[in-house]
Amino acid sequence: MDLGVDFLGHSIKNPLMNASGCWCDNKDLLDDLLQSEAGTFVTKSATSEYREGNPKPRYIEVPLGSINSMGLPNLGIDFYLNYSLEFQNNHPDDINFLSIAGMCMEDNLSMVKKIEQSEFKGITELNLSCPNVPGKPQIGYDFEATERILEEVFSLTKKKIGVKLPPYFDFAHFDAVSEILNKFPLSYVNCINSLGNGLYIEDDTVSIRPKDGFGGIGGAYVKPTALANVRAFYLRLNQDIAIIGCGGVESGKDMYEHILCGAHLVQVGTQLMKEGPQVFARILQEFNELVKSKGYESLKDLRGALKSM
Ligand code: RRO
Repeated sequence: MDLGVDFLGHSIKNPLMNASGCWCDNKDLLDDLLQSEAGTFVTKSATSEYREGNPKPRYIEVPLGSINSMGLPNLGIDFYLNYSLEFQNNHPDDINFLSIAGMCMEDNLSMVKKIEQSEFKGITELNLSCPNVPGKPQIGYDFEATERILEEVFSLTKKKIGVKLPPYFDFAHFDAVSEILNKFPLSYVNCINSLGNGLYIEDDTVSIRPKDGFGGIGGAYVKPTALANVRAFYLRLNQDIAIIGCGGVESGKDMYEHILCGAHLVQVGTQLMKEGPQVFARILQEFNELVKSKGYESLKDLRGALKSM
């Protein structure tokens, strides 16, 4: 099957990519993604300046996934914007995603302005859901703050903007958030970030150092929640807002299920960290075999085609 996707007018060779924060913090890791079979890539969420992040250990793999409290370690917006501009010059037919997660409104707006004034032709992902910066609640759980930041951002830019959302667990929240998002010329939503503030215990002890062990959960634990969020937003958002599915993607079957629920693109996080960038070739091969065996002829036929009982 041809796995090419038309994403907001850009052609992408296949729908699989990394999740922000995974294998994308620095030049070497980003270069690895370029060499891999991923269709595109997103950079680590950037702040205005370099950040060291939280004390280590701050990421561990556990049998059903991962727990992290990285605390936004990153090289600063200038690095990721310059990397993206260079990528764009070398690959004029391709696009990438540039993730930003300001420490406050001004921080976000100054990064949006910087991107607006640059030659960046890709898509900016506004991360509204980092669970790990001590003292900073996740914006996506504060609906007024979410609307306020989108108003400000869209008053500053005509470039393409998507948002990374936290997981929601209630139909009233799916409805309320969709109503806000539908007011804006948003390019896409990305469902989901890690499940915030879980706790993983081993030998009576927390397993990561920051925040008394509380951290974002990823991997197999989160797949049903991720699929539910993809589906809930697919059914509620305006047709011109695309969906990126993220959460629990370990196999071609997981990728298939995200697309079945409505995802245009699918991201790999925990499994990329476990397996390295060769994960993309494996998942794409498994996905190809599965869609063939199910008789689908195009990705368009599969997207959103989840059946009711
Ligand atoms: O850096 C992190 O701690 C982090 C971020 Br910005 C995010 O969006 N999600 C996550 O699980 N960790």
